[in-house]
Amino acid sequence: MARYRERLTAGRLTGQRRNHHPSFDRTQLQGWKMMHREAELPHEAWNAEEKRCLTQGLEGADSIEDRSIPTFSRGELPHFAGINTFMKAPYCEDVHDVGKYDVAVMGVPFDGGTTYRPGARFGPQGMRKISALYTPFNYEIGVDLREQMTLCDTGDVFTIPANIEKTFDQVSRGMEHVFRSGALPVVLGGDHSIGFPTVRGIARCTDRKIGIIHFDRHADIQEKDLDERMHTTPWFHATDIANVPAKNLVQIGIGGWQVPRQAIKEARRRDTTIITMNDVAALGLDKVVEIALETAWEGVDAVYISFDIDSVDCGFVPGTGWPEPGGFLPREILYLLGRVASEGICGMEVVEVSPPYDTSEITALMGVRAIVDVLGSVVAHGKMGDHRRLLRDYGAGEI
Ligand SMILES: [Mn+2]
Repeated sequence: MARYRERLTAGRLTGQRRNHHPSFDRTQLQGWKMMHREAELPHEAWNAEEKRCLTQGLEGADSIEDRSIPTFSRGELPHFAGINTFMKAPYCEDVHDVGKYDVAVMGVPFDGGTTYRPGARFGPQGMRKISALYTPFNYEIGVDLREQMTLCDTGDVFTIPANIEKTFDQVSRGMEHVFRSGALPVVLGGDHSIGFPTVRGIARCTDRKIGIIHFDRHADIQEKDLDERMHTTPWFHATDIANVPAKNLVQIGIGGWQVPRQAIKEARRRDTTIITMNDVAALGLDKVVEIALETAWEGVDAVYISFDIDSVDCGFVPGTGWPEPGGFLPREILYLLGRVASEGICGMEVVEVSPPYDTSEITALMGVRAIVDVLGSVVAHGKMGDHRRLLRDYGAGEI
């Protein structure tokens, strides 16, 4: 230890330099590039937010030195305070106004489709709560969502706990309303049974075709489970919709001991593309992205992302309905989600977050992170608003 310290001191005194990376150019680091990209981002929306908070929340007490701090917390700060809409976005209480926003987050608190652990009815609340932790800025990708898009929270769809089919009708109607308004729907589930009515709602707004990229450990494509359309069945019914072809359904992360044989029979019959976890390991993430985008987008006009939180290894997401080991690492799934969203999306859902089984809100946090990473990618690639092309040349009348 003494000698080590001596060497260090000697080096410092003589100006000795380490030279392990002679060709290293720090300007090639994302860290350097994005540090400089930040300077190019606007501040207008933040300035307007600060002004609004002061006007609505009263100027702060005389002893407060930072005069942008109001008496009553309004908007983003502090992160532990306030009314928990998703990322403290404006609550769009009158849903007729939803079209004023680029993106609308809507909750679907329903777990009547679960066949093991319930609790996903608390998913929207759980994700909203922990979403308060985030700022709208992501340094790594150089995006400030507050400056580059508008976001609202519509609150939750009125689900019917004891009736799956009535709930499906409510979800499709809500989804159709949001999509037809021009806002991009982002759904906080809810168990995975809602994957059918969410897609059906969008499909009703257009005669153009829609592909689906589905992250899951489970195939979720059998016709019925326990005699009903449960959370194991959304893709059977979604791909029965005329403009949602099964050949454009890509299912990533499937595997393990919880995929029933009837689901695989159905996937085979419909010729969907399943990429197992072993395929992912063999192909590498970039190749998976390429295959997913090529397959989902072939001959369609838009792609929907369905993210089942249980596609992530259950060690990272204990709060879910059907935990299965061997899934994605968090940074793998975040990479995949960001990349598959880079060509734009017509909607997204995060399902199977079950806060009663969660620990330290880590599962809900993962769900939130998936959403902001997808939105960040859509914005970074200039694709925000592309989903509205599904509405073009199509009747945008009352539902
Ligand atoms: Mn699943």
